[in-house]
Amino acid sequence: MLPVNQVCTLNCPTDGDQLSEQQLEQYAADGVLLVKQLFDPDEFLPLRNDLAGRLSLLEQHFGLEVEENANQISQISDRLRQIEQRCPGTQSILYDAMNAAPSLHATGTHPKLMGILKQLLSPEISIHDRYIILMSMPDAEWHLASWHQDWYYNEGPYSTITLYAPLQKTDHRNGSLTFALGEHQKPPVPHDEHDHGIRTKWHSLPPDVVQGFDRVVPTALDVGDVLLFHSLTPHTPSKNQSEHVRFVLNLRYRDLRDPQFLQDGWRIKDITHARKAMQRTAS
Ligand SMILES: O=C(O)CCC(=O)C(=O)O
Repeated sequence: MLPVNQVCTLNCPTDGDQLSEQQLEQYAADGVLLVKQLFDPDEFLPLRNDLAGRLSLLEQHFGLEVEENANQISQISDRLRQIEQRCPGTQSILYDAMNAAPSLHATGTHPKLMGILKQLLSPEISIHDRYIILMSMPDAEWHLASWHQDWYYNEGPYSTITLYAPLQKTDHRNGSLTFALGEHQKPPVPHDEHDHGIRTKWHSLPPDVVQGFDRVVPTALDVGDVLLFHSLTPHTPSKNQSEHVRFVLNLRYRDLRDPQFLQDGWRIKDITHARKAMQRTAS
């Protein structure tokens, strides 16, 4: 594997939020941009408060002890693990409820972020309607996305950018992403059920395609760091082998100026195949 510094990096606090020609060219070549400290870690407080507040309501609803103001990520993780153990399925209720949390919508349109996205896409951007906080439970496999291209799951213009911003330090041990650089320049690869060493509901890239990647890069992120990547850039998380839930802000941005997207009336083609795979249960 290549070292993480092979990913095009913008140091937001020192370089500002303007991408240089060289960074734009590197993003075009690699399909991934790492923005160091785009967010001040304190800017995640509203997200943590929304998570903690919804958890309090669920604890109350299920007759558990209500933990008020326990909004540190480790506390939110402990609370989520406990409620999921006592009332299985609550993680998925919280996941869906976070889709409409005001803090996600505000963080996803942060001016610094929009400034960078406009440089990578165009001034006319639309945000995918799923506002996601990934909540990857320790040792979970069924919900783990093995090697894939986001385009298979979301369609739309190839240029669509995924944002990945962890709410805690994230590295290989708690499930950080690994990328295959430069592969986004090739056409999309068909996905299906494949064995990448875990039993998951996700359709993925064929193992022989993955073995053919020659620039594979792991990542390690601090709170406030953001990864932005192209919808055809193959990537995989590792299994979360820590004792904490891994929380990640996860959004997608589309370019309304993309000629094919405009031609399609800004509509998405059929992704029933992917939706069906995602609806499968573990049994
Ligand atoms: O971190 C994860 O568990 C999956 C994230 C991912 O694959 C994505 O953002 O497309």
